[in-house]
Amino acid sequence: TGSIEGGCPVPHDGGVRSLLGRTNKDWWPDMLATEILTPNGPSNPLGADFDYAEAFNTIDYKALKADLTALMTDSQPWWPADYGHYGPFFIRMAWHAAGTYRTADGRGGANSGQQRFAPLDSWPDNGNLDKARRLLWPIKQKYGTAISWADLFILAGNVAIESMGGPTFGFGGGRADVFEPERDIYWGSEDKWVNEGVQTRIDPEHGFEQIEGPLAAIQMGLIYVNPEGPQGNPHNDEGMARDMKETFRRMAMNDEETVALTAGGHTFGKAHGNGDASTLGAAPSGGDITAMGFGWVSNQDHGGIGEHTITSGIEGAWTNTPFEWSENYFRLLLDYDYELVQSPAGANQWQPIDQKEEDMAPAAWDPSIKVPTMMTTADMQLKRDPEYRRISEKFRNDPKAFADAFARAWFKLTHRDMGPKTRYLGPEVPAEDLIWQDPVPAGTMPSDALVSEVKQKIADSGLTVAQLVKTAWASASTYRKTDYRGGANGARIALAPQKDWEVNEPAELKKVLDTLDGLRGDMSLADAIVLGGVVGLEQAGAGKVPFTGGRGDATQDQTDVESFDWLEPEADAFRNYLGKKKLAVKTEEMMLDRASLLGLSVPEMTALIGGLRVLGANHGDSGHGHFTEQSGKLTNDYFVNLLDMTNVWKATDDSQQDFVATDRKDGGEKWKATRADLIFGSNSELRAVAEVYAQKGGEEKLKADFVKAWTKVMDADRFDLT
Ligand code: HEB
Repeated sequence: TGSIEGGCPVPHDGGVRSLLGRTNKDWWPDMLATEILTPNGPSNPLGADFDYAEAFNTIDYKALKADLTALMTDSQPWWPADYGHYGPFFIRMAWHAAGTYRTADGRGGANSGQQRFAPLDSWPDNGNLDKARRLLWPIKQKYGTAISWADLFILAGNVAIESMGGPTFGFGGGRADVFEPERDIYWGSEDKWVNEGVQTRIDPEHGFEQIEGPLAAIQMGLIYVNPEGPQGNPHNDEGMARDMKETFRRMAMNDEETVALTAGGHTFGKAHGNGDASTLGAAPSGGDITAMGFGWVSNQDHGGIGEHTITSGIEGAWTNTPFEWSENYFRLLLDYDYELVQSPAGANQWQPIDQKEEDMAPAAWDPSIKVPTMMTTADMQLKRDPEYRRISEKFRNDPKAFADAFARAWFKLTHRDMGPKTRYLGPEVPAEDLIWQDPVPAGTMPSDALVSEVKQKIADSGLTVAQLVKTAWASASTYRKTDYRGGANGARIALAPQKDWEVNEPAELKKVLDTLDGLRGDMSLADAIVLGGVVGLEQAGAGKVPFTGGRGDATQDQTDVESFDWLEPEADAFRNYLGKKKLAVKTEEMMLDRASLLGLSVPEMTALIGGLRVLGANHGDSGHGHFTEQSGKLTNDYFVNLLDMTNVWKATDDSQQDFVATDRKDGGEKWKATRADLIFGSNSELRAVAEVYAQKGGEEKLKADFVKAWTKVMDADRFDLT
């Protein structure tokens, strides 16, 4: 690949982009459009009744691990194992499966087996991992539905580490596969890949101070950073360390975890660039039908395998013992001086000066040949950046601390997106609670008597429908199905940072929480908050609202404030809230995004918005979208008035966020609204659903649908209930 040239800057100009950016169809216009069958049902052959946990629990886990161990050294002629051991290759596969996770929206990560699908299967950074997945196929085939691809990727990584003598901390299964690309994820807007000259996402020279939005990779098609340096420049140490710190931070990794992971990972294996990169064929998703899903096939005579493999273009191992766990990474990094060289594929890399023969690595294809080791420009920062260096030296002097830090960081990397520990399966789940698991103490199921007593007290407390509904919504609506974080369980709404979020109206929230806390008796605060919502809705005329208690209350000590900061909504259409920060996408797209994180369908989202408006759940009690004369009653007034042709709407501000309706005849002011209201009248699909709630029978339907969707949100995080 050689050095990567700067192309046209991406428009990071503060303009508004589309929610999904560039999609598979944009990258591969010829890709088969299987989604035309989606209306006939999702593309999951296992069916809605399939229970992965049940299937997983039938597995002979020991036998599976033994099969994986045997696979590590069962070299196949179509993709020979370096050093006769596939371990390093599988570690990279597992790391790249997990490494797409980003804290901002919880998307990416290993938990649904997305590496099998576009665009990830074809990202330049995932080069040749199609071969790793194909090597695993016989084991996947043997165990069938009892082990998902998603679990298999991570377990193979663990077994790889263990089979080379490395430390692990445990394994939790439970990642159910999906069978199509996740189409709800923003991977960036650039129309070129990293190796096609696309601009890097942090570039102070061009005014890009920050990676945009939820993204956590520095260029399109990478997991984290460009190994050769920012924009391929190996001399920009400061920029390289900056890119590493920012991308790993967005993966929820601190400096110590970053050093442990990178050094531990690169203790194993090698980089591949022994040849001319221009001989490589298309990535899997752009490949010929006869390639059967394989990409990057080389047209060289020797097929570009084994000795001739080209992946990153960088060539060589990091250590002299790339097939076993050791402390050689830090020793070679810190004890040698390095000079810049180029690989046979033309990539920039660093080579030890005057390397002793015993410190050289065996050639991957012939142990009798000795070759120099190497470091990437990224690895060099573990020695050149002062903070990274301090950690590197500490680990070098304390191999036990290094092994422990690596094992824990690896466990976090590979389990970060699985949610609470109650979701983990299998015999190797570690007993220790870890702060990033957002631990919540087990609750107790309140008796019916306690529920009625607390209900009565809430009803008598003077709290209004709006207060009760808003507080329950604020508590539960932090949930995101992408990494199973947030939700009402734990009552973290009463703890920092959530209690201080602007969207939650801290002063008002405190009053409600104090009142609920004072009357709840033996019930957990988390339950009392949700029960408050039930009381509010029943008072609003919603009919009988279901309640399932048993939530626990977390403590401040069990709450990583910094990691919960990521859950703060920049906008919440359900409370008609728009923060002060300028958004990268339209308000109505933020609404879709939040609904998507909550796992809501279009009708569920529509019912909730229309219902919450008339209940008075707006942030700051703003009157936007409050299309009713009977505030606090669950009516269909919102939809009736929204679709009323006597209204004439116009924007009242330049940014087109605020609108006012006047009467078509007399010009009198009638209603105020935001984009998150008018979109239900202006968009044809949302309007079609709004009409159902505005028409004859719509009010009864709205009540039923609202209560169902509401309860779904309240119980979204109840993995403790089986
Ligand atoms: Fe790594 C490989 C870069 C981190 C693990 N890496 C690799 C390569 C490169 C890199 C370039 C080569 C590829 C080829 O084949 O060619 N990394 C990198 C960077 C970073 C990283 C830049 C950030 C700083 N890693 C990492 C981590 C881990 C890893 C974190 C885990 C833990 N890698 C790895 C391994 C390997 C690699 C194991 C090997 C593979 C084989 O051998 O095949």
